[in-house]
Formats: sequence, structure tokens, C-alpha cells
Amino acid sequence: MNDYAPRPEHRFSFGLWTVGWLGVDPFGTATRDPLDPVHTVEKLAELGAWGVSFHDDDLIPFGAADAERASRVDAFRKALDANGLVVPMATTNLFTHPVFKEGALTANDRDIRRFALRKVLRNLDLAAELGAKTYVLWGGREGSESPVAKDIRAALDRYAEALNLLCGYVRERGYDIRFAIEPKPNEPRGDILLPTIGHALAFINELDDSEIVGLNPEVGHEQMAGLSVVHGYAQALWHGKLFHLDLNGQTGPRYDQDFRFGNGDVKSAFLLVDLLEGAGYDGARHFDFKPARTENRDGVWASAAACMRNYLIFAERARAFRADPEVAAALRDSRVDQLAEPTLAPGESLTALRSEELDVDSAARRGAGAERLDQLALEHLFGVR
Ligand code: DIG
Ligand code: MN
Ligand code: MN
Repeated sequence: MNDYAPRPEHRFSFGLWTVGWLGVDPFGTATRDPLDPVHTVEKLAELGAWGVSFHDDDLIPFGAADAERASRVDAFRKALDANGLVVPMATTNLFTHPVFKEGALTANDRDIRRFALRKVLRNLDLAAELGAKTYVLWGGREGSESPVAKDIRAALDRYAEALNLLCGYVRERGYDIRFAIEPKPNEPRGDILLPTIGHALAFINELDDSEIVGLNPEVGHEQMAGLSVVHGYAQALWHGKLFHLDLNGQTGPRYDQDFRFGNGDVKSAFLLVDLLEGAGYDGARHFDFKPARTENRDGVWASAAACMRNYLIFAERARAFRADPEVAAALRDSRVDQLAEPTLAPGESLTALRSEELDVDSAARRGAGAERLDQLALEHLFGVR
């Protein structure tokens, strides 16, 4: 019997800011005390995690003097070494301080854009020092409450300028780092730039060095936009742009719930794990979630453990689903495998194609067999197969 116990080889990682979330929301103050990053590293290692990610401000208080910065980074590095955790990803907090209230890399005020860029560059150096291979850019404040107050085309010019500069810096410094843009449709801004995987992919294609810019899609953010997270991640994989991921839970288009992975839309979470495991995704299985405000410290660690446990449960169910001979037959009956066959035969001409006839009435009467296939998937998810 599988004990679903997470181990470092599963490559689970968490942001410092996740288990460290104090429970502040627009209608209530903190329900928990701050967590020391050293303690977080120790606890995540104890739970079986592999890595930890951070924003600059999670580790070093905004505006801290160099001596304090050095001491905190040193303590963090020592804790990582002592507990065998790695830093797969780092990112910049360009959203908490009021200076970013109107934007950061795409703020109307040029001096704020220049400050934001300096903040990213500084943390990029630290990310490289700590061995992070992915640097996430979530533009939580890049957007508007009214498009009248933001020239969107100019904002995209500035966003592209920033990414081009950052890619150039990484190349010049020889950092083994790729950038991962994290889309989100809204919240905290009324509308956020690059709101979905699709928008971000189109934007990446316009960059000077698009090769080292990919995606860090978050489950709940696509679902906030009413989109299929499985379709979105599959397209990110198809483009070779799934550089990192933020796993969590969401129940449809509403505020960003950031539930622990497995809470919320369970079927999509299961099918997402089936997609990732089937595609051989070998990156960090990173959780970006908020333990419910109702919880004390025990509840926080229970929810972190549950994120990993749920992933392992879904992965086992997905393996059973894919190994089930009845599923193989149902997939064949649904002609899912035929989609992998090119529509034109090798060397076949369009003339040959056009000389073919289809009995459209007979073809229209075929059953897709999707209901049976979906029911088999659900029964594996329910654990009755
Ligand atoms: C929120 O979904 C964002 C921030 O927490 C962070 O910048 C990013 C990294 O995963 N996700
Ligand atoms: Mn979120
Ligand atoms: Mn996220």
C-alpha cells in the first residue's frame, strides 16, 4: 500500500511566502505570527520537500541595510545546506510596497520602473548565487483599473524592454537562469497585463531572447479566467515553455483562492497531474498556495503536507488509469490515438486528398466514446477501480 510519503526525489517545493502567509486579507488582520525562513526550511525538509522558493522581501525586509541582508542570506544558506533543500526558483516582490501601487516594470512613472528593474537585478544576482535555475516574473501590479490611465501598447513596450534587458544581463553574467512569466487575469489590479497563458505566450514570441523566457502558469489563475488549466498547461508544454509551475486549488471564476493543491476543482487537478506525469515533466512540483486564514501553525504544516500527498495520490490514480486495459480499449474506441497520426500520409499530395470522398452521414453517426472514457477516469479518481 502506497503511503504517499513525499520524498526529495519527488521534487516538491514551496514558496517561503506560502506557509509564511500571515492570514491578512482585505477584511481581516493577521491570524498568524511571522515565520523565520530558517524554521520554514527545517519544517519543509521534515515534511519531505525538495526545494524552497522566495521573493527578495520574503528573505530580506524591504530596505534592509546591507549587514542585515548579508546575515539573513547567510542564515538561509546555512539552513538550506543543513537540511538538504535546494532553491529551484526565485522571484521579486514588485507588488507589496505602495511604491508599486500603479505598477512596477510598467509603471507610468519612469523612475519607479527604473527602481523596479534595479530590484529585480539585485535579486537575480542572489538567485544565481543560491543556484536557482528559474526566475519568475508575476506582474501583480502591472495593469489598470481603467485602461484610460494606462497606455497598454506602451506598457507592453516597457515590459518587453525590461525582459530584453534582464535576458541580456543573464547572458552577460553567464547565469544558468531562465525566466518564467506568471499570468493572472486580475487581482490585485482590476485587469493585469498578460492575463492568461495565451497572452503570455504571444508576448514571449516578441522578445529578443524568447528562448530563455517561458511560463510559470498557476492553476487557479487560469481557472479565475474560466479557462481549462489542463488545456493551458498542455499548450505550454507543446510550445516547450512550461519552465515552472504554481500548483494550488480554485473553485471557478472568483477571487484568487490559492487553496492547497487538491482542494477546489479536484478533477482538473487529477487530470493535470496525469498530463504532467504522462509528459515526463521533470521540473519542480512547486506549490503556491495559502493555508486557510482559519489555521494555526499546525494547520499550516498539515496543509503543506497535504499538497504533496494529494499530488502523489493523483499520480498513483493516473498511473492506474493509464495501465487499465479497459481504458486502453476505451481510448482506442474514442480514436484518441488517431490524433497522433498526421492527417496527410507522408508524401501524399493535396490532389490525392481532394480526390477522396467521405460518407458524411455515416461518419456523423459514429459515437466518440468520450462519456465512457471520462467515467473510467472518474472511477480511477474515486478509487473504485
Ligand atoms: C502569486 O501567484 C505569485 C507570487 O506569489 C509570486 O510572485 C509568484 C511566484 O510563484 N506567484
Ligand atoms: Mn494565486
Ligand atoms: Mn503564483
